[in-house]
Amino acid sequence: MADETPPDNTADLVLVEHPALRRGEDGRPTDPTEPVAGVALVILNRPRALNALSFALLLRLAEVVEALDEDPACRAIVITGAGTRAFAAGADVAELSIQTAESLGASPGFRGWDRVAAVATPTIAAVRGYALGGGAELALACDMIVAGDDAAFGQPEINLGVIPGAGGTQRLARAIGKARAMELVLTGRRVPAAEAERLGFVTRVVPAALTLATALDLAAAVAAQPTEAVRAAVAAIRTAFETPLADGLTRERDLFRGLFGTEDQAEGMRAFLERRDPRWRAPGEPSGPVVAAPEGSAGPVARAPRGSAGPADGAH
Ligand code: CO8
Repeated sequence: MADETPPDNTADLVLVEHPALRRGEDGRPTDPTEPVAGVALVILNRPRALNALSFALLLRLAEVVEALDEDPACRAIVITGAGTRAFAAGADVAELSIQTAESLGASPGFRGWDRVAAVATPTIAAVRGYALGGGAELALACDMIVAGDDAAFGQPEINLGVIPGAGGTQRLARAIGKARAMELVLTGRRVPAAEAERLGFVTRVVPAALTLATALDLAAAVAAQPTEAVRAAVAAIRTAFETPLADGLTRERDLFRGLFGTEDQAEGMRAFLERRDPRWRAPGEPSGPVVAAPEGSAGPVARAPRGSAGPADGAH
């Protein structure tokens, strides 16, 4: 995607492609006739301002992601920034600079990050260039982060006389630990992609030009898995971030139990016992046709016959 002229109306602040088109090098569509099934692409579209998150953009983003969340055809969402220079360089500082404690409290944009974090559909941030301040917080609010090797994360709010206000102190501390989060938040130091991977808050680092293609591939792998189980896993893992361990374990157990009796649970276990690939229920169709899991997907597919060479006897 080349850097473009800034949009002049609110709808253009966030672009949506659903289903997303496959991408090659530098994020360009490869074959418009072959979309990525079940995957939506959401693009933050203020490239001239390094995709700074104005209140209008945040509101639009929240609306777009919530609408996709309601659509049974959407099973994974990739969020990226327009252009190659930034995912998002933070909240819009010009707009922030004129706020008061009261105006911020009343601003619906202030809740944009929470609304994105709250959707049940798994979200993946595809990050090239700067992910700073509210931009880093948006990436951290997603379930996974695919970073290009040109990505740089940071919480520079301290340099503006404030602190991260959209989850940075909480999510970063949980993702990388108190001592490391303290250093980054108190100094505003930028973290290059390779260090972010070492610290453990990104899923994967890839050559910059392949960032979007990789994120879409990852989203496609998730979208091919049984929808109810995916949503339950997402809810359970998010709970690990949001509650004390005892509450999280209870919630995990409830979600686990809740999957028993679903068609996908019955089919997944039956397929294992019958040594065949599972055929997942089509999304949004409780007792309709089933869809085959793709070959080579990361899910519980393609069991080798018993007795064939494998890592461990009966290891499931
Ligand atoms: N807000 C508004 N405009 C921005 C922002 C931003 N965060 N970042 C960049 N821009 C604009 C610049 O003003 C510039 O516009 P113009 O060409 O019209 O002057 C354009 O983008 C390009 O930026 P630069 O010329 O500065 O490009 P450089 O390559 O020299 O520098 C940097 C790139 C290092 C990313 C630099 O732009 C920068 O430091 N940006 C600000 C980073 C920052 O401090 N982010 C944190 C903001 S505070 C925040 O995010 C709080 C989140 C919680 C808020 C909750 C309440 C809503």
